[in-house]
Amino acid sequence: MQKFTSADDVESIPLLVEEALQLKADPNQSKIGHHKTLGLVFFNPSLRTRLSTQKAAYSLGMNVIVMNVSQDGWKIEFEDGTIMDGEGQEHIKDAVKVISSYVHVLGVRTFPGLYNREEDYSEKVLRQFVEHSEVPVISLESATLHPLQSLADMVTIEEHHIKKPKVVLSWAPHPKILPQAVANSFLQWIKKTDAEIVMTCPEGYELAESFMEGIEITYHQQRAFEKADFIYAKNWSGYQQYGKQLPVKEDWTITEEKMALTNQGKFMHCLPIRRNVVATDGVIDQSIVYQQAKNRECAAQAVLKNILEHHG
Ligand code: AN0
Ligand code: CP
Repeated sequence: MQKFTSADDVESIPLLVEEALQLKADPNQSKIGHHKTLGLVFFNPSLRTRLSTQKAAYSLGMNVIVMNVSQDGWKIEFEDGTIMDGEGQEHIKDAVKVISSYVHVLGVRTFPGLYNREEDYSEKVLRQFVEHSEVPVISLESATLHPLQSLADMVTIEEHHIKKPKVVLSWAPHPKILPQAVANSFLQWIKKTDAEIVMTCPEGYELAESFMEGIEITYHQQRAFEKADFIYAKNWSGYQQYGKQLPVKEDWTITEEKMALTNQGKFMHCLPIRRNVVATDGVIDQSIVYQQAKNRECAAQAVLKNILEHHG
C-alpha cells in the first residue's frame, strides 16, 4: 500500500481483513516498526482513532507523535497562492513537508465543513497531505471517507461467520447533522464482500450516487430491518441538500422493537453515539459496538504493517 485513504488503495480487502484477525490473535508477532515513527495529526476530535492507532503502532514497535493542530498549532492556510496577510499563519504545504520529515508514516483526521459540497468532495485537506508528504499518508477520517473504521467493521462482520449476511445501513436521528464519511465508506467496503446490502433513510437523505450504486434503497426503515443480520446505524447529511437538517416525520431512532424484526440482528455503530437519540440504551447495551471499537486496533495495525512492509 502506498497510502490508505480509501478502499481503492487496498489490493485485497479479504487479505487485509485476514491479516487484521491474525494480528488481533497475536498483536506482538511483528516489530517491523522498530525505530520508525508514526505522526498523527488531528484537525478534529477523536477518542477511538487516536488511541487505537497509537496502540497499534506501539505493538509494531513504532514511536508515535501526536498533534491536535487546530488547538495547538499555528492557524493553517489551505488555499494555494494566497497572500497570507489574513488569519492563516502557516501554509498547509509547509506544515505537511515539515511534519513528514519527522516521521515514516503520517495519519491525518480532517472533517468536512458541510457547507460546500464540492470543496468537501475534492478532499482539499487530505489531498494536500498526500501531495506534500514525503511519507505514506493514512486517513484517520477525511471529509468523505473513514477507511480505518470500515476495515474494523469488515473484521467485526467477518468474526460472526455468517454466509451472505443481510446488512442494513440505516440513517438515524442526530441533533446536529453529521458527515457522510462513515456511511460512504461503509458502503464502499461492504460492497466488496458477499453481503446483501440494504440502505434505508428518510427521503432527501440519499448519499452520493457513486456510493449508492448497486445498492437496494428503501424509505421504510422497518421493512429494511426484516431478517437483517446486521443493522449499521449512522446519522448523515443528504448529498443533495448538503449539510441541511431536513424535516423527518417518522421516528428513526433504533429501538428494541425495531431490532426484534431482524434475524437476531447485531446492532453496529462507529461511536461516539448519542444514547436514546440514535438508538435506545437497550439496543446499544446488547450491541457489538465495543467489538467494533476494539477491532480498530487490529485494523490500524494491519494497515501500518502493510505500509511498513512496502516502505521499509
Ligand atoms: C463523526 C462523524 O459522524 O463523522 C465521527 C464519527 C467517527 N461523528 C461526530 O461528529 C459525532
Ligand atoms: N469511530 C471513531 O472514529 O471514533 P473517534 O472519532 O473517537 O476516533
